[in-house]
Amino acid sequence: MLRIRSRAGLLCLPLLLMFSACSQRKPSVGDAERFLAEAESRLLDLATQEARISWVQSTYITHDTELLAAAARERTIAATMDFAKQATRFDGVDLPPEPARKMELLKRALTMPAPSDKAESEELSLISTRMEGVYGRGKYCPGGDSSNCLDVGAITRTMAESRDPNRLLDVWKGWRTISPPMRQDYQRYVELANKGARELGMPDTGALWRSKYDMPPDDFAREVERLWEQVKPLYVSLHAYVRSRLSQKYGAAVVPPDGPIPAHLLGNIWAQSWENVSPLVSPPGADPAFDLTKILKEKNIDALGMVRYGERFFTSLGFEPLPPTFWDRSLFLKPRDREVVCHASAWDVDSAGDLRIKMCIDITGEDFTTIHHELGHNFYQRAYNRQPILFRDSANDGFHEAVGDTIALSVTPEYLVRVGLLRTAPDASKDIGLLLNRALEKVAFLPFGLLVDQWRWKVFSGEIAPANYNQAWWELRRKYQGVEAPAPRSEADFDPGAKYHVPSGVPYTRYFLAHILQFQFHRALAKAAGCADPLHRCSIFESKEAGQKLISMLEMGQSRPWPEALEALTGSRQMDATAILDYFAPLKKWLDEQNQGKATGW
Ligand code: X8Z
Ligand code: ZN
Repeated sequence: MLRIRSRAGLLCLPLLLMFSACSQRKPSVGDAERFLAEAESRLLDLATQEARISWVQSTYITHDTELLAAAARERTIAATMDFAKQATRFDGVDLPPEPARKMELLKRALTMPAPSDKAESEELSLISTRMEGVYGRGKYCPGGDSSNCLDVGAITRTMAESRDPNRLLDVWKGWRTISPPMRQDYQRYVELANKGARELGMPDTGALWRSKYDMPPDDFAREVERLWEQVKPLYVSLHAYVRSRLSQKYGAAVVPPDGPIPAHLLGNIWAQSWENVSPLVSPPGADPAFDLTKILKEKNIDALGMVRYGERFFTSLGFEPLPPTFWDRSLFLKPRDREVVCHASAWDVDSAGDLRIKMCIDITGEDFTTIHHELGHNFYQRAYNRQPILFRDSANDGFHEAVGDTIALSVTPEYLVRVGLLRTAPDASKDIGLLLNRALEKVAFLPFGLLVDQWRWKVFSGEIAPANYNQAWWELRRKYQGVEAPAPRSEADFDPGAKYHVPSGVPYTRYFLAHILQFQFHRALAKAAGCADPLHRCSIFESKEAGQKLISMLEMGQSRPWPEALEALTGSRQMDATAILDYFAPLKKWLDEQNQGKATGW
């Protein structure tokens, strides 16, 4: 997506002069259009420069690249702040819909607003770049042995594969040693970003984040709560079932059958999705019947091969193949000789076809899904490229996160057979196993997707004070997810900082929304593809009808309020959890049978 930036000094000085000279008269529609044209061209230029520098920093973390990236970020943010403030000059002008929307988008374009004070603005950029670098370089060296350190990838693998609670606990705690050094920086980042938000007329940065959804910020918070209430019973059923299986496996002393689940036993560093404990919790006869990780390894499919499968899915829908530069410039593997930010991301460097992904790919089913996720971003970016610059983004940020996931929902056994990765698709007797696997990935994620920003919204508003950062984090983890820390925690820890999106300042509610939206998209596209099977058996692979519907929505970018984009694809203007509930309905029934006579909740 276009990341907005621009330099205050160059362009804005003449603009400011122009407006002060014009302050006698009300600005005209023509003035507004000229201002927007100037802003769009300047922001595109700055976005491109920043993306190139930021790419180098993320794929080669050094002291120097960090400083360069911070300076580039500062330039963009300062200019965007200026444009956002200038946009308010047109508040009373009766603008046609397109420029009116652009003005609104410009006012809330920033995710990290900076104070106008130059020193503070520079400090904020430096802090945020530094936190991301600390995360990217983060390692746990067991026993303090610096020749034997574990990075996020190594810890991810241990969390996924080990069944030894002591080993799991050790790496779980170990990963969280990377974040206490970020605590001071984070506190200052909150102060400075809030100061910037107030300059934009917002009460705090959280309110700015919530203002990006074509509705008042408080309405959006209620909307999220409404969606969570819709899906909560499904999550609680899954939680109770998984807890009882883990309690059988590890014993009631480790996993109490009626309390929160210890966070180190769910197959993931953050307990955010649980598909890696599938072998532990699938009862005989309800297994998913195949293991994609095993298939990829047996067939010797490498990282590039996995990306090719992803690309082929999109081209089968009617998307153009990725450009040769994608293959030349992307980072697919963790380099052996330098530090990189391994957290997967998709880039549109110049908003003119320079698409890339950056990912340290492991040969696993989980990364196969993540590749589709990232390519979803790239194909979306290219689809809205012909829109005016300020409209080059997704309908809302949940849409951006949902596209690739929607495609990955079509990675069904039948699809794997069609592309030659599986000999025969399992029959309907394996449906529960397939659905359980998907639920471990998708349903388990929902409360995590929600709570990260419940924490940040309260941090930005001051409801959570720095002295309570960690305690408040664990209260939310318990409240929403029903998980608890497996070791004593204190304010000497900073566990939120051990999750990528916190030090890197990426809002997280988008993923919660995406987990609702992708099932709405899948249901609509499966229908367009003429699939009459249960939703979890529908794949839209090779459906040009589904592809056309999807492409039409993606091409809209953010030119219209998101309900219109949603309506174009699904016929509905509301984000709606009935699609995910429909998808998992047979599993919900099965889970509730399994949970008979057992405790639910925590
Ligand atoms: O950060 C991501 C993507 C990049 S936008 C890999 N995701 C969230 C996460 O990893 O925490 C995808 C699912 C949730
Ligand atoms: Zn994403």
